[in-house]
Amino acid sequence: MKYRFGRPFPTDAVIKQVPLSSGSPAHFSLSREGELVTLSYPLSEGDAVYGLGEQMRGMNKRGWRYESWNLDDPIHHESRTNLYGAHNFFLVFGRECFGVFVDCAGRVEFDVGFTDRNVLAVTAKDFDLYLFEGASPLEIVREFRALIGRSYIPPKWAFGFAQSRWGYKTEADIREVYENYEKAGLPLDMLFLDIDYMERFKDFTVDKTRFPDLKAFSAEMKKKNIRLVPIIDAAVKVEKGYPVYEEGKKKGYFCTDEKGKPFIAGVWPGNSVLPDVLNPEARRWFGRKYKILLDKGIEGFWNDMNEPVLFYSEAGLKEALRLASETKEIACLDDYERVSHAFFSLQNNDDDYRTFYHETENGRIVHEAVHNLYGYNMTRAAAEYFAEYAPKKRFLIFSRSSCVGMHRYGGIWTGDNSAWWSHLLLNLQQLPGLNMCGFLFAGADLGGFGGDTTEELLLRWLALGVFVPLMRNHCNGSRPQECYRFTRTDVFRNILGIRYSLLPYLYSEFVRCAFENDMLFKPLSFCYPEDRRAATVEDQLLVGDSLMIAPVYTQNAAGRYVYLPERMKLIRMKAGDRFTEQVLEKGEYYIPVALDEVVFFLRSGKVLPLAKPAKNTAELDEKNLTWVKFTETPVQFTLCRDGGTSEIGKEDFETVTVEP
Ligand code: MIG
Repeated sequence: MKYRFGRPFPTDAVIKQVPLSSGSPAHFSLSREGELVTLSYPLSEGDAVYGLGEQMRGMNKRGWRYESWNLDDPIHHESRTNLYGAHNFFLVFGRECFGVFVDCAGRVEFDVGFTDRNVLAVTAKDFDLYLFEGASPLEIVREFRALIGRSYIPPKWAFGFAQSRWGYKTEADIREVYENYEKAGLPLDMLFLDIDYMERFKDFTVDKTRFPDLKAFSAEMKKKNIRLVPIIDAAVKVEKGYPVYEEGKKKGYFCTDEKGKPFIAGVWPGNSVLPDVLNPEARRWFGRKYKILLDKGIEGFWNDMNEPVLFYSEAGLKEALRLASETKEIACLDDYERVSHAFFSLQNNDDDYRTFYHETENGRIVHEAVHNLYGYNMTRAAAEYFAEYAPKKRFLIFSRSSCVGMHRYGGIWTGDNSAWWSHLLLNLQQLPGLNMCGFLFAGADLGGFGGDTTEELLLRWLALGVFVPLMRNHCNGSRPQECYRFTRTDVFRNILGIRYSLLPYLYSEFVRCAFENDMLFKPLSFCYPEDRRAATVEDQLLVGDSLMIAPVYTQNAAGRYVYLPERMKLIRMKAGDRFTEQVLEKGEYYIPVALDEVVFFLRSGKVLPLAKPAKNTAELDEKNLTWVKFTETPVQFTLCRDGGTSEIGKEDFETVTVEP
């Protein structure tokens, strides 16, 4: 059922025509304040609320408030209400079971039992509301996912291990990381280039002194089965003679201010302009710029700063400078605060988002009303161009900012987390919500982006990361955190190896989930709906159809408590082809987990294919698989055995019958 409130801007999140229903939506009561509509639902004692994508604070969202307003703020502490994405789908599971999608380009507020523990309230203006009824949470998710279209499937090599750091500046830096990985016998598929590869942070340029011949270098690395993955930022430097700026300006492809002049804001390159990716012509133009790097043999990108970030607006900065220069003397704290506030409030200021405009198919529109579509359409620009550049080929693309709809074009990473134990758990808890909203290819910065990691934290984090589609170690902290930097290189080698052993399973299940609108990561309650104990488990996940994981996420732990909602087989792995098995009945257990092992569980009646550990995805032997089994009757498992770089067809699936 679909209901309309106000005049929603088309987001292209939904791919099917749904007729508008008359009357008011079931489940909710309605109230209005000006243009704002609030839909309220009375929560019963046992109701859980799942969804909202990458939002923080648990899988069950009840008990906090959330906002869809894409924002770059690198401190992800518990009081945050919004991160980088607008993932406006949730479901209520309890007395009733129904799903809600708020299709809205602007700000949406979700008060999930915050103001009143027993009231869920959604507030927005100009939106379409979709309601989904179904017998189970998964059925509702599938209905929603069918409505928004198939999730992005990256090339298979993007399921390999990636090393990144904001700090690699030159070809020599990258080469050194590669060589250290090689020397230590650590598996690797990708090395990431952060903003320093560019010439003064100019998109689609390469600093010649740092990377004299990127084309030759990327070819050389590809021969070693390593892909280089450069970053692209949203903002374009204002600079005379810089073709991206000059062309875009001439053609009117940048967002404009009230007077129709390019809107200028400060980002990494200094004064910059924003490509108007909501204008289809400008979007095509921006997308075609990726060709510059594609022609150098690049096959993967990450899109950053596309909330979009404004360190300051030109107008805001002028005002702050004026205020500072007018203040001849700081006589008291008030004077100081007035001046410092003028500067500290410059970044991502709400007022600035009201002062620039997009030229869309639906006319000129103020940014604020379509804010959450920016990162989505920047990524869409790239993906639409890739399809033109090489129609049959799959490219890697993932974005920091996103919105439902973008899940068809690319993946995401969850931005600037910290090297905190709580963020390891957060990483786990974000995954089901993301899958519900269509984002299957996702991951967090393993080890933590900000702050200093430790060997123990990174090892524990990798033990979760081996199950997560995007497995990237990325950081900015002062302490380098490449896997060869620590004492127990052998342990890192084994754990990364386990990832490659699991790859046939992970990849096959990922592709199946994309085609069947399934979730790769499910909370326990989605599979054991009658089990009240399972409903409260916030630190375990089902991964695909066969596995349950329960990672360790506390410091100095020797293991952890795990709840088994059914009889399962515990698998303890020290390396990809060395494991022990132990059958455990349903119930609660303290499971010892050493730092040098990955422990997980195989469900009743299921099987798991394992490959031998490999150096990289190209060298992975997917023919000779070992089957781990927990079954007394033959079980079928469907492997996806495509080449990993082109379209996947029916012929790529092979259903194997595994004997007990
Ligand atoms: O404001 O490009 O989230 O992954 O390393 C920082 C530098 C800009 C933020 C990204 C992070 C990246 C960093 N970027």
